[in-house]
Amino acid sequence: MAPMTAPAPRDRTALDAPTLLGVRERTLVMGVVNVTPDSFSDGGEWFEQDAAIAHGREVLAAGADIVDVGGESTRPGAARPSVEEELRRVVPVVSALVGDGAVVSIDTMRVEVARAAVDAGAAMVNDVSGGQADPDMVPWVAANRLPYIAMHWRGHSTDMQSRAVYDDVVEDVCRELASRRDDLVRAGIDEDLLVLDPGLGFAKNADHNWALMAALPVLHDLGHPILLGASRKTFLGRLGRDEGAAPRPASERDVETAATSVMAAMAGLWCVRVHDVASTVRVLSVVQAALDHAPADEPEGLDR
Ligand code: PMM
Repeated sequence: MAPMTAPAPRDRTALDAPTLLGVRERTLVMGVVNVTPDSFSDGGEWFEQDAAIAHGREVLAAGADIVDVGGESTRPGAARPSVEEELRRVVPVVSALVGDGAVVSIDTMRVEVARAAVDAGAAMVNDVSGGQADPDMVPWVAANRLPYIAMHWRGHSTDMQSRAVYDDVVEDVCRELASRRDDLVRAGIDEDLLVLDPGLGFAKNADHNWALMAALPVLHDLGHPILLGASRKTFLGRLGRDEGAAPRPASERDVETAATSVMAAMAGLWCVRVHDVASTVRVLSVVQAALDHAPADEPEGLDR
């Protein structure tokens, strides 16, 4: 896809994280900054601190509402970095982007990393384990009344694909997410600050991911802001490829990713987490233009 010119950045610095959680008029865009040597989508590209900061600035200039900084790859089979290494990767990047006025979420399963990132100015915690990886995470997030993204998760990346077994993936994921939500709220997480995420690609095969994509309005009905992380995932890279052929490389999946962003917006989801922010901002402007011209009654097919 030809590079897209970034549209004028929207007024994102005016909105703090809790206010962003309340946005319903449009689907927000979270731009990914992976400070890892081995993420499947952009592994190694932004591993050096300066490169990661420069990339975060590009993501912001392209119109991201939130920048998601992570220091642990969650690709299937990935080994975990030490806490010290994860801290070394993310904290300087968070500080620099917060210094630029960005709303930063910290993508981590470890409370030590979340705490250091929040001390450096991060405004929300994106925990792919939904609090199951580190028992100290949820009490700490609750005590600090932080916005918290809890993803559907069945175990660490080392062996998560062996857990990709469902009776009905949509029903099972919705039930497990709702039960996680109840546990989190019981543990003190403010339900108004809780975002849920179906966890595409985490203990899910391509058919599971597609079934969830077909059921986005059902996820919306869980009654919480929903974050969707489809960006550059392998199921998108397999489209149009012969059975058994290698998927398209991750860097060539942004057209398909943009299509998932449109689907998310049409289903009224809160936010999409994407690598190529410019293409998603462009396609979401199309959805927005249609919504802005809809009659006051909700039009058929635009589930907001
Ligand atoms: N996917 C990845 C990492 N973090 N966080 C949330 N909330 N949802 C996701 O789907 C998600 C995530 C893995 O993708 P990456 O390697 O491109 O960051």
